[in-house]
Amino acid sequence: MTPKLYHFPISGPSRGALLAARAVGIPIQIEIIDLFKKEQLKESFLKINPQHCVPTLEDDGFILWESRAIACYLADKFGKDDQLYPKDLKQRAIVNQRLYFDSSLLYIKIRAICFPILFLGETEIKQGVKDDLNITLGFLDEFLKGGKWVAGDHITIADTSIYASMSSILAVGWDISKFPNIQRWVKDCAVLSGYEENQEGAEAFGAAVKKNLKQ
Ligand SMILES: N[C@@H](CCC(=O)N[C@@H](CS)C(=O)NCC(=O)O)C(=O)O
Repeated sequence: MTPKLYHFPISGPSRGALLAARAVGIPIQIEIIDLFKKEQLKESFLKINPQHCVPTLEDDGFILWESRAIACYLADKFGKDDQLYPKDLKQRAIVNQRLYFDSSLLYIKIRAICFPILFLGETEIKQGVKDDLNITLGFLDEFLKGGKWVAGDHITIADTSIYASMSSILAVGWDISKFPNIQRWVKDCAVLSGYEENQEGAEAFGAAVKKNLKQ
């Protein structure tokens, strides 16, 4: 049976899981859970994921959420080789390090900026959270000094995950001119499978944030 992804295109993590599925190249059925309509709180979805978040994967009765766990699972189960999620202990450890960097730092800093603007009535980005994200972007720029992709010389699920996060903040208009390696990598990411589909969701996210920002 085709795996199903419960998805909302505006959500960065959800797009991260979808980009991983596209990179793996498997057919995937998409069911939209509209967070703006609170569809994640419907009884039918709560039965699938009591934590009521997207993305959520359903594969032959197996349910999994957390975008990066989904990316690992899809790459391990369906990857045509081990490029996207290497089996080599050290290469895999580097990919994992980048994935944890995204989930515990990069995405969190982006969320700290955008969530209050989207949902808590804030209309400007405070200098503190701005600086905080730029410090984190400095680390990403450093990673990218060492290789073409975030975990070395080929695309891995660390790229798909981090690009999903980055495309959200870029759509808000974030200035990355101080980060030449990120700038170069962002351009290179145009080759990712599912790039356009991701851009569409990221643009919708950016527009929703910018609508609430004081001009
Ligand atoms: N760490 C999780 C974050 C998932 C998450 O927070 N999803 C949000 C959208 S960005 C969501 O579904 N929120 C609705 C809710 O929690 O009720 C991941 O990477 O999958």
